[in-house]
Amino acid sequence: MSEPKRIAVTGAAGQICYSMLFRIANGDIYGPNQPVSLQLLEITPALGLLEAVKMELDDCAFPLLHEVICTDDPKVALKDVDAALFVGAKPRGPGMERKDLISDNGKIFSALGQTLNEVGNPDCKVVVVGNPANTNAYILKANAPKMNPRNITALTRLDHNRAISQLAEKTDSRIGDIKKMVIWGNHSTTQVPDITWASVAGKSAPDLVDTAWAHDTFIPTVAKRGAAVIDARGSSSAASAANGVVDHMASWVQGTPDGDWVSMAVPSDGSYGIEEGLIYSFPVTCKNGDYTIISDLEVSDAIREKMLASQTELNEERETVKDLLS
Ligand code: NAX
Repeated sequence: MSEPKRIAVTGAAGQICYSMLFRIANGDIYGPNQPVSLQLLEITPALGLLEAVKMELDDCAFPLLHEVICTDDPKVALKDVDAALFVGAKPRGPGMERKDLISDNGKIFSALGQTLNEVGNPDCKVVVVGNPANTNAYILKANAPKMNPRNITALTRLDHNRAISQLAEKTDSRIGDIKKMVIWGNHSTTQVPDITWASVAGKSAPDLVDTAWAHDTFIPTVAKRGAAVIDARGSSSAASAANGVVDHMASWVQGTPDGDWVSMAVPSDGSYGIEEGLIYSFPVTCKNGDYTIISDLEVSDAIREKMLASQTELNEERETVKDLLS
């Protein structure tokens, strides 16, 4: 067996992590032959709860789980990690907009970016989950100049999975029959779920559903699904978010299948006229531990307008946190 991969997880005693850590320890990110060590970060008052999570991890006797470190010191948690999953943040409550969270959560990500810069492995793969995820990733990137900027990403895989699920339901098909879904933009209500290139059992999705459904029902249902879950359960998505993080990392590490792609929020390379460096969700393929933005799709005017609106929102969020961009 090879050396364990070291994975930092922040907010490790929270709801998302309670569903996620057990999947990682089971090998769901790095595969069934790769041992992992977990370096778990929490704020000091939550260390007792974190210790309870460690007890349960121990009690699972996962063959691949090499070591679990519980700490409230970011320098210990982020040291020499191969992957860092930034989940810890204040979650959005009922009636709260993501923007309300920006200033509170932004400070967490500027501080963690500086620590990652100091003690992190420069090639470490980063995914930011804590909201507003794209802007927090942007803050982290700005505060961690030694890190490979390509590897600072944010989670839109939950949105991607939600979009697949909605299309499967509408077309009465199986999840596995749906390929080439796209989420463009910000992980927020301005995101643009797009079925233009999607196929359902080999048939073009736009030929199977009417345009009005794709624009007026599908897009808002996916974009507002997070709020719908909050309304239904009184707190934000946890198990499905955890699954999204595992899928995001597993695709990145192990690759995407031929003939399909996934959505990841990554630093823009200028594709589709999106400002370079902005953390923006694109369709990507993954191979050999790296991703490639699909950059040559013909986008309709209606979708482009929405893509630009999402970019505008990201620019506004960035303006709000400009003091944190060092
Ligand atoms: P919880 O409140 O259950 O857990 C968050 C944990 O983070 C808490 O245990 C808290 O003590 C810890 N924490 C707070 N500040 C910290 C810091 N500076 N360092 C380390 N740990 C810290 O929230 P949970 O439901 O797990 O959600 C976590 C984040 O994910 C929230 O920001 C939430 O909005 C976001 N989400 C993002 C999603 C996405 O698709 N990008 C979807 C789900 C979720 O809404």
